[in-house]
Amino acid sequence: MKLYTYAVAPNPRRVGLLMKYKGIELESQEIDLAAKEQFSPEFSAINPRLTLPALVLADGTMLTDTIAICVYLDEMFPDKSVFGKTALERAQIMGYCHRIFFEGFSAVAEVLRNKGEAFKDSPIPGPLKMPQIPELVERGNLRIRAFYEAMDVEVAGKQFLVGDSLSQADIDLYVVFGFCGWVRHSIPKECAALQSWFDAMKLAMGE
Ligand SMILES: N[C@@H](CCC(=O)N[C@@H](CS)C(=O)NCC(=O)O)C(=O)O
Repeated sequence: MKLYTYAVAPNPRRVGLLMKYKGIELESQEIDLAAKEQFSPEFSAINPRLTLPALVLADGTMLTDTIAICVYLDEMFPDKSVFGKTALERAQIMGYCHRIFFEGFSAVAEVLRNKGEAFKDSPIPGPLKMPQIPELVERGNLRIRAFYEAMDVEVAGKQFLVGDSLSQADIDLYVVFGFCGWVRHSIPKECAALQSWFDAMKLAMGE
């Protein structure tokens, strides 16, 4: 099994923190997104979607979606499962992961990728070339603010988003808040529950 990653980027970080929490070590290779190495002929031949993370299994099967990689690794290394103990917990964790990706990660990406030179002609990760839409920056900022408020309600009175142990939902939420910092957002001071949850997660993640 081999993992292609770029440790500082948010989706690879979702996998990286899962591996750290569970003590998983894999052969891995960094593809430098800042240097646009994902567009190299070598990496395009490995993952034509040109995104990270990507996990290649021993038989050559390729997984190129973070959630799929996390589910797979969690099952292959079952100690300290991060996908719940019951059918209901699993469903709730998957629901949160989906929601955090859609409402959180995509809102930040909307802000980050629709302005400036770094993502010119490339507002969506992958091979598709298209123009940036500057109006999406303002909408993205509103979405981020709404996301903080919604998640403040979700974590209120809880140590973990689901059940009594840390799950992939907690990891994803923790990573997305770091990603928010890339576009100069931080947890609003009114979101006290979220701030306490975040501080505890930071300790749990050893950061
Ligand atoms: N479908 C992928 C998307 C992953 C993704 O967007 N990864 C970003 C890094 S966080 C990427 O590869 N970006 C490449 C680019 O910006 O060209 C997943 O869910 O894992």
